[in-house]
Amino acid sequence: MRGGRSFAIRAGLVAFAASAIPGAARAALLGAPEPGQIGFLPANSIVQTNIEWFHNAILLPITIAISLFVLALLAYVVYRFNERANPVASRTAHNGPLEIAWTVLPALVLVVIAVPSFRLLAQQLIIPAPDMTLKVTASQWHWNYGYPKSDGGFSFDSLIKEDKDLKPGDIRLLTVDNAIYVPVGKIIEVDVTSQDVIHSFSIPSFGVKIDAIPGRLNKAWFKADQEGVFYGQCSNICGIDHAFMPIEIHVLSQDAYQTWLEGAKKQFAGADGVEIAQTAVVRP
Ligand SMILES: [Cu+2]
Repeated sequence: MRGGRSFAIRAGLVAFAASAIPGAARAALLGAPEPGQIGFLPANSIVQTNIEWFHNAILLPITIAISLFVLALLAYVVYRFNERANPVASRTAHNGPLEIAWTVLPALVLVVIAVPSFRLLAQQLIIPAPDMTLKVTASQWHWNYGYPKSDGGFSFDSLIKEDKDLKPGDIRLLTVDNAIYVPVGKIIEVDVTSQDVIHSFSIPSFGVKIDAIPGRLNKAWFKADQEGVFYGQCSNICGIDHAFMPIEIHVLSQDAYQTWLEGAKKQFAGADGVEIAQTAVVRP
């Protein structure tokens, strides 16, 4: 179900991409949930494309087939072995071949699931040589993003935009004050840690979900196929404002990214992420 509001947001986004990025061939994607939506957000990386394939081509058919099989067995038992149809119950306690079958067949089903599952896991966890590394530090209750020395070496806090600050095109509970900007088609390594408790850095459209653990550096990666704006949220219950630490990431063309980078270097020069690290977003 695609709402009118989100269509307006998407139309605005496409117009923005077309104006800001000369020669942008493909339309910008919007990786945000919509009211009534069922299923995944639009995929924008090879990992998420493969996750969708794994879910739709492997897991769903197996789940549906097993459910229908069990339903058919139940219906047959109710019909064939009820008290009227089968007044004298069998006393059979063991059936060797049957017991072997119902042990071996589920094991085979698990093998069928395991092979593509481990392949997918390896693709997520074996990080290709990155073009850029982004440092992500979680805090109760916001994110801090650090850019590499080669891109200016600055860092900044990213906090949720409160309802009163929302502008047209912003998405309630998802839009932040300072978003992440990355270039399209580049391998971005994400180094994730935390200052206090365990959080989780998650961007569904990229197939990225990784725990942010104090004293530990977890790594993930993505390569955005298309330009656009993508949203995620902290995905580990981390305290009272857990629901209010969204992630907003803009994927730009290389030119547009360079333009943003020049501005960001000035804007965030000397920015100290620690200063407001303990300021909670207080909500009723
Ligand atoms: Cu959190």
